Amino acid sequence: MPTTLKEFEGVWPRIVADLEGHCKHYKLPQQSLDWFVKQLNYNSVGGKCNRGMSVVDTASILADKDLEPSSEEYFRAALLGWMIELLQAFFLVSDDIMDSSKTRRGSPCWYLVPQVGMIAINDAFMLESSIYVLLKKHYRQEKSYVDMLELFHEVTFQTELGQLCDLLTAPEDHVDLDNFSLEKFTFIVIFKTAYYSFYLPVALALHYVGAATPKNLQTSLDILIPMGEYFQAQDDYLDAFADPKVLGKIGTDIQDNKCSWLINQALRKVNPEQRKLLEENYGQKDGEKEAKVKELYHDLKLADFYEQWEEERVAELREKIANVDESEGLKKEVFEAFLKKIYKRSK
Ligand code: DMA
Ligand code: MG
Ligand code: MG
Ligand code: MG
Repeated sequence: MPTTLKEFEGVWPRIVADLEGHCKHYKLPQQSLDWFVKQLNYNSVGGKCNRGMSVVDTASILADKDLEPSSEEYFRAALLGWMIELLQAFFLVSDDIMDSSKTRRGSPCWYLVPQVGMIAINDAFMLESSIYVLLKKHYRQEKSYVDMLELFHEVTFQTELGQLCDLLTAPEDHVDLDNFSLEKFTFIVIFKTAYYSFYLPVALALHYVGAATPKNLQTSLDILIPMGEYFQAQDDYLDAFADPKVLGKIGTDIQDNKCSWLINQALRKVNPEQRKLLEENYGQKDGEKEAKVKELYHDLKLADFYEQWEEERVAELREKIANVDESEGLKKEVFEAFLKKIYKRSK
């Protein structure tokens, strides 16, 4: 049985207590300690925790047993999961500043909360640093410690490369639709999303159960990178087509001039007149112009096209999964479980 959000969130207070303890050791003034705890809770809790819970689920599939939520082994697997959630919180706090987003998980973005503002930048750094405090405290003695440390560093760098490319292809004051391409889209989404959201949970679980052989890691990469590519295309699709109340965030891609899946598909389908409409309305901080672009997305039937595209990607992924070599302890079920969580998601 997959773990539940309630079980997963059940270990969070112990993680906060660890981080608080670390700060108290430095005699951090109470006001700062309170702030840190507040932002930890605000930014790390309240999401779906798919990434974090996947570490627990993957570890339990690989070990072929359910991990008892009150057990130490559950805590240790969930802790690795929460480190991904902290990494994600670090990326999201920064991403929302850079994307001028307004809401996240149904609440104001952290930098927009009264009294926060640009303190959010340091808060983001602290969310990241917290990972290494926890990793050292709980995994310093394991032989996989350095591998996990390097994995977090590498995946962080990869994500930052993706964010860089995402931001540079979306200049605020210069809309040039020729700048977009599916090749650039693919680089952006693999780097900004697939490594940390898909490869990282499984790679950590493989380390956790002692099955992180080069072959298993490579097989995971071969399936999870295309799966992450599909997931971010979904994110781009939902940005314009989902109900913000369900999604928990208001889409910003059109106004932000993003090289998103939708604009790239639209550019392949437009006639010269429609292209002109895009040139005049895409990438500007103007709700009416944004609405015109959305209307064109509807006229081009991008929702239908997306659904068909989704079926094709999922069929390809299922075929890849069917061919997984299980001889070194990896299991097809790991990837099936992952795919099930995201197929046709609405948030
Ligand atoms: C998300 O890109 C990537 C990272 C590393 C946070 P995005 O800006 O499309 O995410 P969201 O739609 O959640 O703001
Ligand atoms: Mg964003
Ligand atoms: Mg972004
Ligand atoms: Mg998005």
